Amino acid sequence: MKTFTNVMDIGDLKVALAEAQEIKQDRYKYESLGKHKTCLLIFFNNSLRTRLSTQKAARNLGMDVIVLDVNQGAWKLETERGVIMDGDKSEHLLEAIPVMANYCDIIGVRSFARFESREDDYTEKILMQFIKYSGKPVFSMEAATGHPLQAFADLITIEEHKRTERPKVVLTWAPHPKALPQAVPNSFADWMNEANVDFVITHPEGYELDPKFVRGAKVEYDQKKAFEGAEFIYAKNWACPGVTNPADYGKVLSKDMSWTVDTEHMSWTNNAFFMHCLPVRRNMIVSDDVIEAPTSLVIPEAANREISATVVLKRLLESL
Ligand code: AN0
Ligand code: CP
Repeated sequence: MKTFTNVMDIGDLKVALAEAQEIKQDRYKYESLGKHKTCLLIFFNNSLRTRLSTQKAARNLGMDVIVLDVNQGAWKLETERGVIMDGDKSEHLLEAIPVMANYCDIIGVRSFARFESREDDYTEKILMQFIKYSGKPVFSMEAATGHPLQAFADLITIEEHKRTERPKVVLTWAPHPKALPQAVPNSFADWMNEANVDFVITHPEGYELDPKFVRGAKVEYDQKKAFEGAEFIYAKNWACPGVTNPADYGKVLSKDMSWTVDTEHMSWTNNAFFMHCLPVRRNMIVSDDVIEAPTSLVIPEAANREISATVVLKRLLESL
């Protein structure tokens, strides 16, 4: 595996899940694989889980790790070619990428959607430049349109908790005060569409996700109907993906609190587990009661981020 940006990169999900289980039983099993190899983690945006779990994963594999917060201590980076650099940005990404690539063997990039241009975000302009100009294996730590390490950890968590062979899994939109990217719901859909689950997406009208990720999934606009029989409720806010109206891309179209997942919502389900990638705003996305219930999987999901990252880094190391 040379890059990790979507579900296709990981190949057969059964094989990947078996590898995840193997690593969970002995997370240091491949600790000699990364000897004298360096993993560079580049953050354009904040992170708690990704920052910690990916460093832990790299160390499980015996790698050295360098973490760079681009906006804290590095030179401010210009990302657009052709710009006259007479402003506050001292360095261009086109030099910074090959320079950084000299110091490492594998590169992880966190670079959220900027909501300035739908086309730039949906063509993954920043991540693709790292792939093109670094000459190193590159993996997404949440880029503009995907968060595959999260979706892989979520799939591992579902596999560990499912009570039936093919559980009903529901991705539900929930309200949030600020515009958030579609990376998490996109990747969750990307992965659930390939997994052995009955997958349903529910959201208010106008929040349709990109067809590239929805594919054959069922979309149900009635949240209550969607929740019926569900074994897993996966909540997330996202801003308007601009599918039906490109001018609305990145806008907050609704803050409808009737979509907040509370105990009444969970009573519509088949005693479902509650999932969220975190960070989460309580009593916007989910009520205190639901997130604190024994059926809440938010902490096991976060724990599985170490496992998904270890599998991904192991695969990337094997490609060197
Ligand atoms: C980010 C998002 O919604 O994409 C990161 C989630 C892992 N969340 C926030 O910015 C709050
Ligand atoms: N879930 C997740 O990626 O969290 P962070 O933004 O804290 O890394």
